[in-house]
Amino acid sequence: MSDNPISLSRYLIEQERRHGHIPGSLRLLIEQVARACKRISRAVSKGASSGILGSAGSENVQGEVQKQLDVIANDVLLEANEWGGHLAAMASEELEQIYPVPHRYPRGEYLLLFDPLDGSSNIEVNVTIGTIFSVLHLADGVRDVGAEHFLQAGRDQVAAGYCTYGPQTTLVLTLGHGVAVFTLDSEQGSFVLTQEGLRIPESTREFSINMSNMRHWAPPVQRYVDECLQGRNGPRGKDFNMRWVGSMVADVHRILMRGGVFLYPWDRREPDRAGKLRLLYEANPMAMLVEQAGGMATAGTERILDIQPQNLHQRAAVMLGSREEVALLQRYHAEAQ
Ligand code: AHM
Ligand code: MG
Repeated sequence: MSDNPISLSRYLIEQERRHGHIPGSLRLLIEQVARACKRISRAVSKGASSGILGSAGSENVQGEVQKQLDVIANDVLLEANEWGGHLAAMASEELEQIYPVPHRYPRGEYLLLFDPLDGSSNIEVNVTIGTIFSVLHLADGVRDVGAEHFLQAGRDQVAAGYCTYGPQTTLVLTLGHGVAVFTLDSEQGSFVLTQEGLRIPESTREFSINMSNMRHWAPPVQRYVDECLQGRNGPRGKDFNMRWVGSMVADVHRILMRGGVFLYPWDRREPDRAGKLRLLYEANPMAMLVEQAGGMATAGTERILDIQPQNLHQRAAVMLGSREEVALLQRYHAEAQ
């Protein structure tokens, strides 16, 4: 680490100077989100010693059991971001309805969406989890903000990122000009720039998928994984390795750092739901980061960032990462049509 590390604030100010059109309010909003992530990171790191592990005894809108930390992370994000004056409303994987900024605070021009604690099944086992977020611009002239204003295609995101709570707390961010990585210096309590202009290698020998669902996958995904498993004597001509953490933030982070392909495809158990992951809180922000790092992100036949959302909690099939692999998956899906 250099003697004069670049803080998140300095990075954002320099981006504003370099690219001109990054408004000050967006910069301040990102700083506020980062502050909330630091608070969540502290809560996560205390683990069982703080008595906040385990179920909250409630279910979220998707019918999933909420953990106490899911609820805490959600509240931290709402509280940290409601008063800043940069937002009109927020939407969360943990909330059925949108959360308009209360009238007692000034209203801003942005919308914030988040999965407060991704990978909740890994909380108790001390494996990396994280927060995923996405920022949209509210259309001009809107008086009463509603869920319909959040239904924008992912290509219209003005910023996206995630924070991992693992051996290190890492913030990965894009404002549409490449991807930057910040590491939390816990002694200083600040995020410092540790990597800029991240690029995902075009080729890889590593894939990431929950193999226990294999019998439910559609034929193009079966074909793709089957060919990977055949190794160097199969049609791919190389041996593949497999990794599955079970926290999207951790699996996608690995892919951003060293390449690979992540899949949570459609499967036949719940045909109407497209996949497990949520389009607005998980698929879109990760797809923006991956594309900004030179990778690709598809739902099979459609680029994730081009999907027009129909509702807030919509799910999407997700296949993203190194270009060569995602392009091949796209081809297999097109051939199967
Ligand atoms: P969550 O947001 O409730 O934690 O669910 C999403 C998570 C992703 O992080 C991860 O990729 C996936 O669910 C793991 O699913 P599975 O349990 O099928 O392996
Ligand atoms: Mg999640």
